[in-house]
Amino acid sequence: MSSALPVESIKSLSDQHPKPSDLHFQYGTAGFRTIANTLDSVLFRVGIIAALRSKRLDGRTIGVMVTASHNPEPASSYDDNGVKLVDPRGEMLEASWEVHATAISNAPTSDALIEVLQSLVQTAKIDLSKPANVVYARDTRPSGPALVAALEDGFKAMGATARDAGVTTTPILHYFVKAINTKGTKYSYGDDSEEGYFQKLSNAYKKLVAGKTPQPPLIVDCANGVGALAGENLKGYLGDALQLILENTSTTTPGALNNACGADYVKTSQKLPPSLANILQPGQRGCSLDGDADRLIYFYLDDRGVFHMLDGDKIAALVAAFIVELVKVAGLEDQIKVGVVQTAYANGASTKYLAERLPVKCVSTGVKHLHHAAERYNVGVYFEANGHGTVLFSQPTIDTLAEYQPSTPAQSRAVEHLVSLTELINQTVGDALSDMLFVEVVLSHKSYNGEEWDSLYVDLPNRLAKVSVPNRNAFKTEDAERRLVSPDGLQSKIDDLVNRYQGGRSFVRPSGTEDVVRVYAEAALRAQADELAMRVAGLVYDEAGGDPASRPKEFL
Ligand code: 16G
Ligand code: MG
Repeated sequence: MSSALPVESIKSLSDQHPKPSDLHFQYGTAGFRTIANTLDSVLFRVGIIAALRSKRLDGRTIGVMVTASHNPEPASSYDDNGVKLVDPRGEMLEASWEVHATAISNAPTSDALIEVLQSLVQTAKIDLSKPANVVYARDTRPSGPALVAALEDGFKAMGATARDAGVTTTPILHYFVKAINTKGTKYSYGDDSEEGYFQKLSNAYKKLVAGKTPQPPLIVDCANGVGALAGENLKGYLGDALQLILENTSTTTPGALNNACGADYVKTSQKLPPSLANILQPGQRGCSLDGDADRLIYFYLDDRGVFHMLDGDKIAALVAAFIVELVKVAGLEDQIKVGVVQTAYANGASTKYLAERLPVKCVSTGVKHLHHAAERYNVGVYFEANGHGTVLFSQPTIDTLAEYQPSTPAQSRAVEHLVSLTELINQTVGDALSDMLFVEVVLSHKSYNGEEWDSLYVDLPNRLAKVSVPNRNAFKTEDAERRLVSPDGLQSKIDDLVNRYQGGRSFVRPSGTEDVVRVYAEAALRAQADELAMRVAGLVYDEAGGDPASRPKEFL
């Protein structure tokens, strides 16, 4: 065992993965994400970072996922890809290491890279004699294999032990990380194989719906991504317990991934994927996964064939109310406190519905913020409106459930259901397939169809807009991104506008993934929500010093 950096092997391999001199990389909310053919050096260096992170954590296994999620994959050289790191409990990389990752990815030369690595080893007190263990996977993007090869060179440079999990979903990779790191302990999360994952989910699902009338078949839009492969697998494990009809499963057709389908398409266009037009029947439920299967949006057509979307907020309302009810029936209300975490994007009507039933907290956009806030409850339900979310059961809560002595059959059934939910739900990260099964459980227990679920509350009309500005970093927010602190004076102008609209609410925040500023607005009436969004976007545009000649007409 050596206790120094393997400088020679890093250098010689790094020379084969030179950093493009004109590019600056940033580890953001979605890890590194940009045009695939610029990412070679980043992947190589992420291999090194993963190995160092593992050494820092005493050889615990770190995950690496190569994906660009819901981003399109045009059949050209401008397709996106990305990479993100997963910490040992299956959660997102710790924030301080995002900064290290950014610095390492931007070192201009191999020598500069060695220097940055040496200084990280010192400041982060990394014991280089520790082992390095990594597990990695990729989605179905054509650019994946070449990027994985660069990543593997990074592992090789560091002498890390790396396990290839192949082509799989982001949530399955997170599951693997936690399963590997808890293997053989009393907190074992499950068998660290795809079989272990599917068995765990499908067994829990079958227990939860035992004795219930089987749900009518569910149409699943797989976004032509890796969810199609996992969905096919899941189907086999579920058998007759739930019939899944998988659509948009063309994982090898160039350009098909996320194209006019998938969770992001449905959420942003508020439309049914055209490919499902002749497939989804009035009254039938359907859902869309995104390209790496960590987001889920439901929908249905009403009797008149009109499309209705059930987004992350509707999912949160459905599942949180169900958990609260089970806890109450179990007689555990005093011991187990359930809370919900949302972001500013949550529809105001969903926040109102939830806040009447349980504590609700609003945090900044990005899974890590929601996840951490949810960890503060005994049972923390978090969902972003875009369909990413999960439920976290704290370890003391899991212990309470295991030790509890129910005094009636109804109590004991409720406790069994809660225990099964801890198995059904992927607690490492939002997981479209696991969330889908959870939704199906609740619909089956409640005998709800899409329309009945939808009627829990009525969404306020809302509109999203984005504005390209010369410098989005000039926009700074507070209060979980609900208010601007800079540019100076802009927030009070927004307030003045909002006050003129009934039920009006609007906020402005810089995107963490794109070079734009995002605007959200809602109001009691559709036309008012649209108008408010456009007027606030107009304010942003003026304030940011855009060229008046290019001011979009709809902002006038
Ligand atoms: C990323 C985040 C997602 C967030 C979105 C916002 C993770 C894993 N994903 O996709 O949670 O909603 O960014 O994008 O954290 P924006 O900052 O461009 O609006
Ligand atoms: Mg995704």
